[in-house]
Amino acid sequence: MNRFEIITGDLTTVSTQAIVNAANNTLLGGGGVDGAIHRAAGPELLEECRTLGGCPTGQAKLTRGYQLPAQYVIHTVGPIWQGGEANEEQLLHQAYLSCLQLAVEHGIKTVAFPSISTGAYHFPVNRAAEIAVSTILDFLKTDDTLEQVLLVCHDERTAIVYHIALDQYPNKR
Ligand code: AR6
Repeated sequence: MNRFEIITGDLTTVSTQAIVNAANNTLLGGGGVDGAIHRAAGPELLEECRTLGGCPTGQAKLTRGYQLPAQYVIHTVGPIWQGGEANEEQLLHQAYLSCLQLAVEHGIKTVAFPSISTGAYHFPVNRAAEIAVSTILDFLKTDDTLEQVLLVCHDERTAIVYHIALDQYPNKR
């Protein structure tokens, strides 16, 4: 079985041990996948998020999953695309890496990501996919505790771009 898979669907229905939230610096909810996660988890998630004091871009924080099938939510903050000269690529890499490191620290074996930063934050999907795929696959080479990492695309068009990035790894970084 491949430890990394790209699927199409709704992240809030995925029953990996943890799902990743593409949040904002406040961690107090928003639209997109963040809004969907908060709706599905119920109000206790926001209560716990209020205790966290926000999250810097590129870092990650863990909460319980409440009414979600997932036991945990790993909240991260991807960069807002500003044209490519504001360290966006490194920050997106750092966001994926922080989530993977936090998962391993907590003994989490299965984790599912959304396509971080490619919605409201307008990061170009093809470059974001290359960064996501290479960060996850490079990490899995160094770690033998994570059993499954999913990249859950909400639409087929995004999934195709991620599949192309996977086909091109490791030749394109
Ligand atoms: N399951 C999987 N993917 C989803 C779902 C879902 N239920 N819903 C949306 N997506 P975005 P960002 C996809 O905007 O760009 C929020 O307001 C979506 O199609 O959710 O990191 C936060 O509070 C897109 O491909 O996240 C922040 O303010 C991807 O998830 C801001 O948006 C990411 O889109 C973060 O922006």
